[in-house]
Amino acid sequence: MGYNLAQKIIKEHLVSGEMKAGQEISIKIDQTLTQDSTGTMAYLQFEAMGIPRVRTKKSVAYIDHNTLQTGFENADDHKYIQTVASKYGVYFSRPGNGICHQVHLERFGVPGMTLLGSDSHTPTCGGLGMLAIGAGGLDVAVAMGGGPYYLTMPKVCKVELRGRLRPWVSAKDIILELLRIMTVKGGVGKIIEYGGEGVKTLTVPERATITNMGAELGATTSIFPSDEITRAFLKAQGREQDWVELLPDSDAVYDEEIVINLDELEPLAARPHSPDNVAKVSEIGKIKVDQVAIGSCTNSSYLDMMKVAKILKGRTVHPNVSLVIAPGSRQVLNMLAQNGALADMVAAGARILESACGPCIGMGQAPCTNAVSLRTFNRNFEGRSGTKSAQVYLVSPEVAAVSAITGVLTNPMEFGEAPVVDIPTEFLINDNMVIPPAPEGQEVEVVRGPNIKPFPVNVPLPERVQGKVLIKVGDNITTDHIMPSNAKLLPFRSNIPYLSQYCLTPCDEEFPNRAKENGGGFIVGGVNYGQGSSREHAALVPLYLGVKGVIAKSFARIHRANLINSGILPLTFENEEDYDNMELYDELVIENAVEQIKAGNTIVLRNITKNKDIKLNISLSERQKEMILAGGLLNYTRKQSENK
Ligand code: MIC
Ligand code: SF4
Repeated sequence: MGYNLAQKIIKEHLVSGEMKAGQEISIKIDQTLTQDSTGTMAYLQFEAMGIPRVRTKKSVAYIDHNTLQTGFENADDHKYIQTVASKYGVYFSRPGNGICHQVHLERFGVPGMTLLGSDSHTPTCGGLGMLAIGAGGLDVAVAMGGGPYYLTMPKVCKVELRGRLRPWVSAKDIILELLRIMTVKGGVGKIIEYGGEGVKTLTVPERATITNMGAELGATTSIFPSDEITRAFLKAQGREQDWVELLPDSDAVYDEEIVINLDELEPLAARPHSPDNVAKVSEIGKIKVDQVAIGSCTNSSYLDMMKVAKILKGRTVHPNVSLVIAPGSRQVLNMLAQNGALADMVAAGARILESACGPCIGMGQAPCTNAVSLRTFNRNFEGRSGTKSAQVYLVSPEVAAVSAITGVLTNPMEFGEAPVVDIPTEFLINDNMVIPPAPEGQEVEVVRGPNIKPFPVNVPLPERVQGKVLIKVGDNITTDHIMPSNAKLLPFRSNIPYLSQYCLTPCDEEFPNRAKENGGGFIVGGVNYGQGSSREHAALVPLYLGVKGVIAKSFARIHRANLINSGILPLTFENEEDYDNMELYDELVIENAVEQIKAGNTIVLRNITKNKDIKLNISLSERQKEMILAGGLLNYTRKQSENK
């Protein structure tokens, strides 16, 4: 029985465990990436481990999220990351060099290698045939120190692409179609592996759009084969030597298969407020548009930007539309500047933003009240744009550009001839915004601004875990709900006490006060609790507020790992009716918590208020049990090194 592509790479990197879906395995990590909004915390944690130098093949620290400098905080964090990176052997990609995933794809990703990134869209490099996984900062810090990455061996789902996209239909529509089929929780516990004849019709940046947004399926990662197209891309990036061919065995076995006929697709859009709320643009109709934003790690490649430039050339943005464009990397921006495409965009009335995340995470360009905003991004969670009442639709660059001109959501198939753009045989290569680390042994002073505060560390699990239900929320709660991020809050990513005032406030304004007044307690959630970002702040902040456990119907992968890393109990209901019966302020207790955790995966929790015992599940590996008992990953690691 042959191996599929994902299994091949995992097998090559397996450190412990068996490659059986559902079992805990650990893998060796070749490369890591961090970005600035999760990076500060990751490097603080790395420093706390006391390891003198990173032990990966390559580690890169990007500055791309917190680029609005409205006070000293972000600039201070950048300085900290630059100096800490230099000291510990990490390459530093300066602000302005581009979005981590786009730059990593262009300059560093290598087929067949593993990449762990402190950002949920790290799977972008799966477009190159890399096994690229998003994780919390602490897991990335451990990987930088040479430790393996632990994960549940996923099922592998094959997505067979047949045929070829029609003009005006693009890679974004493929992943939107998959989101329509699988939903935002359909990928949990799975790797999505693309195959079939249609793969050959897609360039690496197009494949990367698809693997990037696999994060929205909840998937562990997504991957394409590494073939001649991959080779041509790497050659054009001056990196042909990094290429290896990587294909699944001809008799590879998959746990699941989905077929997408590319010729049948038409332009799609994800309607507010979820990436899986997908419909055909033609069916949604010509709604009036206020803002169009083109960019983000999903759709900001040279190819995307050139298509947009060609559509805009010689035309003018509709008077009621604000069009903003952020090319994904300085390479892209530079090439557009050289070939005149940038001039076409500017002439049409586009507002050009720096190569960074920008509006995607509410770092500027918040739309007006009740605005309809079309975005080529990957997430349209309520309020993420910075404007709670905004209606954000996720669309392809083609739909975005055409609609910016017409002023209404427009199916580009009615617009005329589709632009044709070929992938360059040579990209503009200039790595002068990537600063190599200081040579080993050279003294580097790590600069810490006043905004950097210590992060909370849990205590070992007590015998009795008691507290009230502090909040009860519904399904698909995102990390944007748990720990909102926007231009006002992102500068405080290294200041957990400050952030704690905003925890879960999009669901309930009173939550932070209630948690404090009651000395902490429990969160009750629905299905897919914690979907979205990798930010471990969504665990660290509740920890700071005294949250001891989250009881949900199910969890998103990265958030669950972050809870365990923080020593917070991730519990699931054995009977979902118990969710219905739980109410705010119910007093809960887990007696003999330590014994119960050691004994197995079932936990009996007493609802004192309702005078009822409830059965909960907590499927933990032996290692995760140790972590929970020790009060999180840092305590566990310390304990282990003391025992050595
Ligand atoms: C996001 O797209 O939500 C982010 C901002 O990139 C996050 C990381 C963060 O919260 O800093 C992610 O996707 O992991
Ligand atoms: Fe940045 Fe948006 Fe991509 Fe997150 S999804 S890395 S905020 S561009």
